[in-house]
Amino acid sequence: MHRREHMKGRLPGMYAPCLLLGLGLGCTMANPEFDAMALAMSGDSSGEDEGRPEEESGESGEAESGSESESGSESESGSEEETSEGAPGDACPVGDATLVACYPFEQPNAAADGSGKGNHAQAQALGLSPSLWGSALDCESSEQVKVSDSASLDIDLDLTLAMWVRPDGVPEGAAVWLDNSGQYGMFFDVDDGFVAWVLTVGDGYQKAIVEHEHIPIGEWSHIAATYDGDHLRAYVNAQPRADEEVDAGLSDNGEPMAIGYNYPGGERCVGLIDGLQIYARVLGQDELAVLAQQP
Ligand SMILES: [Ca+2]
Ligand SMILES: [Ca+2]
Ligand SMILES: [Ca+2]
Repeated sequence: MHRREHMKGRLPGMYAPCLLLGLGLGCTMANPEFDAMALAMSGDSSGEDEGRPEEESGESGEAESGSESESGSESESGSEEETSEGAPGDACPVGDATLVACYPFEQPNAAADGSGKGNHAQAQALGLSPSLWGSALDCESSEQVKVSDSASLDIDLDLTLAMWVRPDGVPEGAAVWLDNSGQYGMFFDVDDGFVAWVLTVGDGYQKAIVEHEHIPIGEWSHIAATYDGDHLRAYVNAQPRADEEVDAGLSDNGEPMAIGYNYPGGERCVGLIDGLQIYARVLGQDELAVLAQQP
């Protein structure tokens, strides 16, 4: 209980938000949860920074035909490293009806959802770099990879978030891997390390924190978070590293989901992301171990 209370009271967004990478971020955007909460409460989007593609006109789905090729296309083949497309950590298990989003990041300027649920991402610029599994989303050259709000992403209870990450440094502040704004997400924090969070209808923002030592810089790690209505757990390479008691179900809203940044215009991730998968159920450690196999 003490730990939970402690966590609830923290506002990690108070650290040095204005130093962030010259992105021109507003200081209030430093916390992946804080701004979401503010938005949820205010119901408007004033105060966002100017760089975001907040409201595209017309919900375009033509990302695949995007002709911007300045970033990403050079590394599609992933020839610099051993690649094994279809390895567990990258393949989408489409036979699993609880899989609601799956991004192997194999197409430049599009982040197609391989889950069959149609949660394709719109990307302003999606840069790819060689991965252990084909190509990965490159945080350096990707911007605003955003998935529209959908019923399948509005998971109300059982949840698993899983992805491969290869941070190329410790962020100044926070580096956001996933932000289903105001609902759930994961980020990398200069003070805490790997933070998994959920916003619940009962108890507000809750976190499970994995210390830095478990996420080596420059190496691939498989990170996962599960929530079952009672516990929020975080795993690295299928090893349990954090377990917090968390009450009640997940919150819901109409905001989009951001991959690799803090919606609407906050901190970006650092390094690479691959094999992002979201399930509307709790995967067991044995299943996470399959996802966490390196080729
Ligand atoms: Ca990939
Ligand atoms: Ca939503
Ligand atoms: Ca946010």
